[in-house]
Amino acid sequence: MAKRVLVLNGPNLNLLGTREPGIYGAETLADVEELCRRAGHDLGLQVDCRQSNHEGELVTWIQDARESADGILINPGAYSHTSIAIPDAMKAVGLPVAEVHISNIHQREPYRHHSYVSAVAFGVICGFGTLGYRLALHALAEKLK
Ligand code: DHK
Repeated sequence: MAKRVLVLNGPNLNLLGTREPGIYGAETLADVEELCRRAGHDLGLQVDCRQSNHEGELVTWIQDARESADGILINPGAYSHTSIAIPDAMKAVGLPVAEVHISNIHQREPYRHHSYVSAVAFGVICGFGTLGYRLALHALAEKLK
């Protein structure tokens, strides 16, 4: 049976394509989700893509993943740098988590250099643009073998 991956995008990632394109590129969230579905298909993964601007909604989806997913890919957006609840939920469910950032957060403002999610993720990819989602799905496919 195909392994199931929940792909989560956090706040403001619904604005991809128009939001600071010099940093985040020209692709829309729909493009990124299509990329994930195609990459998932090629890797034999079943991919469920969701985006929310609300921390609690992301927490609920992570909790629900106990029943509905085998792994999680997340770009937590700005919640990477502020949220304790998101990594707590990940620890509670115990699923493998791959963390993605489109931009190289280490080249940006100091408050973006630390992510609370990274302590829970088995790997972190940043700075490769939307290719990072494809790379993270590869890593998850290997992890879930
Ligand atoms: C996306 C965001 O929305 C920012 O808040 C993060 C991340 C970086 C990204 O590069 O995808 O700081």
